[in-house]
Amino acid sequence: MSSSIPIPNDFNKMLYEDISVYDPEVNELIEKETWRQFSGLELIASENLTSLAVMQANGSILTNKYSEGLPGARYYGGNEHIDVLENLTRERALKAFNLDPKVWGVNVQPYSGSTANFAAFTALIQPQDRIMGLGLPDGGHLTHGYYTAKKKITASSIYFQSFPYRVDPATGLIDYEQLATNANLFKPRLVVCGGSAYPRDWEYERLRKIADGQGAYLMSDMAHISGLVAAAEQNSPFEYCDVVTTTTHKTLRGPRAGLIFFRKDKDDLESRVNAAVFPACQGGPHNNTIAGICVALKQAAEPAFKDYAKQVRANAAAMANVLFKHGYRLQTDGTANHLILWDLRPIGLTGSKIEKICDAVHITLNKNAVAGDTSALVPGGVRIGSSALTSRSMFEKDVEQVAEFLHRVVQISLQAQKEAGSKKLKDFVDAFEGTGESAKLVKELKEDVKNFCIKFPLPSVVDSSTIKQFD
Ligand code: DSN
Repeated sequence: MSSSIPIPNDFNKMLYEDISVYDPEVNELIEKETWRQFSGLELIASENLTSLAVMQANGSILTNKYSEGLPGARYYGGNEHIDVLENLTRERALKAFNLDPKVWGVNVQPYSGSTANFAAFTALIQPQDRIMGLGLPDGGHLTHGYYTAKKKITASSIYFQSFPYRVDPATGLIDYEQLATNANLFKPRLVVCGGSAYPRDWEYERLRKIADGQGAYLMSDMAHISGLVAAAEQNSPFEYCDVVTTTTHKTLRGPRAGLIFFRKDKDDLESRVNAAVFPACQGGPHNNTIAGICVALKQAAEPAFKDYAKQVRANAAAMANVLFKHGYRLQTDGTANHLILWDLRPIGLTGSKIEKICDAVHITLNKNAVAGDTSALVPGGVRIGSSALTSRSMFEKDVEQVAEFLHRVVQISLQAQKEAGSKKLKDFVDAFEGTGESAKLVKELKEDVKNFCIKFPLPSVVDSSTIKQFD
């Protein structure tokens, strides 16, 4: 076409309007969030900062297309390009994890990690079958069977019988012996490995033996560490597991979605997993997201991504060393991956208090249970991750400064606790939001953190001078 078609001035005019013009309210929220990400330290271990190319794919016109089914066998027409895209994504997924396409297949349609896990359970076992996953307070994930004395919390405990395994409260390491003993009694059909707050690698061979002892399937949810697995910076679950699930937005640094890998040479898992995703658990795939995954997997197969993953681990270790130097206790005495579990109980603080002060000074992390916690409501630690900092091009010397900021957070928290005169969270917040010494220290630290952060580029924003400042 030689010239542009005029934009209609009728009920379809809105289809062409820029968000900044059409919806300044939402646009401002996006700008504010961009500033928050640019001017703050992102330490949430499950988050990362994805690339411009992933965002372009994710925000593309592919969002318009329905494609229920699989490449070559769709319930809708017009999928000639989507079929190529989904096949390319499947190829790249296998390549990124160095998998033989004769032995492994992958479904790239799950909307997220939680739906991937539920679809995997649906494929592997029957309703009310027994599963064993790492307990949530021990670093496991909600979707691995979590329930409390009062309530079945997630679908994984509502539709399946679940019994957790645990970490040893003294070491913080998974108690594989107790797991084997309990598996002998509970007789699970499925053993799930992988977690949300476990700073060490997994012993897949041992888990395979435990699963085999019961004739159970072994599934790994490698969501937190999949980028590290792709870069061979963690043990590979593929050697021993039947099914491997992951999210695509954590260490893998793609868009928010999930993947399910399955062994093709066992129990017809290929058709069981594919049918469990669609039509059992989901409808039409989100093709724009699949395009984002495809781009992220191309990136994950690059040598540069291996360097990134190595640096993620080195940065986590560097932060751990500074915290040790200040005399703090870390669960499992350190880290072998991208995350640190910081036990605050010896210094008389809680995860909630540190999280509150961090929020006030542009540092984002989350409170987390640590081994031996007796109350799930007052977690004794916080979880710290290095994936996003590393995506902001921080190296050891930079993250050592980040750990020094965290040390200042502790000092301010102790001061605020003293000023509060009670252990209550509300009094604590009132203290550092007031006019005393802790409030002054919060303001100083907030400024220091901001001035530190804005020296580092924010992934996807090519020209950081275009970022609008809000405070
Ligand atoms: N809830 C996420 C995490 O923070 O680990 C995982 O889904």
